[in-house]
Amino acid sequence: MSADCIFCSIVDGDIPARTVHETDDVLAFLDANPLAPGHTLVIPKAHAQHVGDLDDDLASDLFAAVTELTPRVQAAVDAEGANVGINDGEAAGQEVPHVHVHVIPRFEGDGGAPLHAVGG
Ligand code: D5M
Repeated sequence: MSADCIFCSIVDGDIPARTVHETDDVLAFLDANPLAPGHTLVIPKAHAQHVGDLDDDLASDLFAAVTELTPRVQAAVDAEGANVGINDGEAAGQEVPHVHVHVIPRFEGDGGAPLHAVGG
């Protein structure tokens, strides 16, 4: 838990969120500013700012939740694909300093950019 961390406040139940998945160590909830219907954030409950701060067990638990959730999120909104990614550090666009994996459903012809378009 980190003071002033909005995602820690969600973990603690002090800020409401639309939870879609929860384990002892991981929480997933709908993004408040979705880039697509079903846009989901998957976070470790323990505060860590950068992916490099995660220990192996927590990184494994986080990715296990992402692999389980991604097809479920896609199915829930009838998406054909998803962008799955992390903005790590301010230079990469990280606004909330608590590791979170974006699962963003994608639809054929939705006009969004692929991840490899970053910087391109
Ligand atoms: O993405 C941070 C993401 O966090 C951004 O897509 C909005 C989302 N966000 C911010 N506050 C909330 C709350 N309270 N609930 C749900 N989602 C939230 P980043 O990768 O850091 O740019």
